Amino acid sequence: MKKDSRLILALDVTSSDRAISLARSLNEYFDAIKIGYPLILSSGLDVVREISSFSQVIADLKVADIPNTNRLICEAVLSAGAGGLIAHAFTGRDSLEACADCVGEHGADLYVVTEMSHPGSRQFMAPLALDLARLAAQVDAAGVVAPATRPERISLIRSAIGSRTIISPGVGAQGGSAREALDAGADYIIVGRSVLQAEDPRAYVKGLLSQMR
Ligand code: OMP
Repeated sequence: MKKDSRLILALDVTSSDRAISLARSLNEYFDAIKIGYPLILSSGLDVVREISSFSQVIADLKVADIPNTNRLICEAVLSAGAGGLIAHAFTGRDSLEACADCVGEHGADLYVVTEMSHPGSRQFMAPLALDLARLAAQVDAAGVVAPATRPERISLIRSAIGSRTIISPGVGAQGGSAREALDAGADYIIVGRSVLQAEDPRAYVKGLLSQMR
């Protein structure tokens, strides 16, 4: 993934036309566009094909099944053009390895969820975050997802993964600060609603970029 703006757009909309128009108008400000269940379930994989033709796409399917099913899921979305994929690690090494192998065959990047950004992730994920991060490193993932809502956890997770990439959601709508997440060691900020719901999304992104500098 290029590293210019250090921003990733979470394209959490359900209309294919709106998604493509937002992606085209905002593409110049983002190093990648993250597409997940809301858009893929409502619009199909064609939207991944279309947006991959002009942007790096990260497929956020938080893949979390047995190895064979994981492989089938990864194959479908990577064949549609996604250059990155997000998977869960709590399913264990064999399941995560199935994702890593498929991602490797496609020359794509694997990002592994460690601790999530919402309050509920303190319940089960936070106590396991370092183990999940270590597993990401063991399967040679390109990077991990770590919470901008808890910058101190980004620093801790960094200690388990060395120089691997950290992509960090939770800025804006979830209350996190981009500047603090970057200072704690995040490489990229993932942002969705605060851009998508802004009256002028391009102006909002320009403001965010100046806070990040
Ligand atoms: P906003 O809260 O609207 O900025 O969107 C955040 C995006 O990041 C959404 O697409 C979430 O699904 C995603 N996300 C989190 O918010 N928290 C996490 O811990 C992990 C993710 C993710 O894997 O992208």
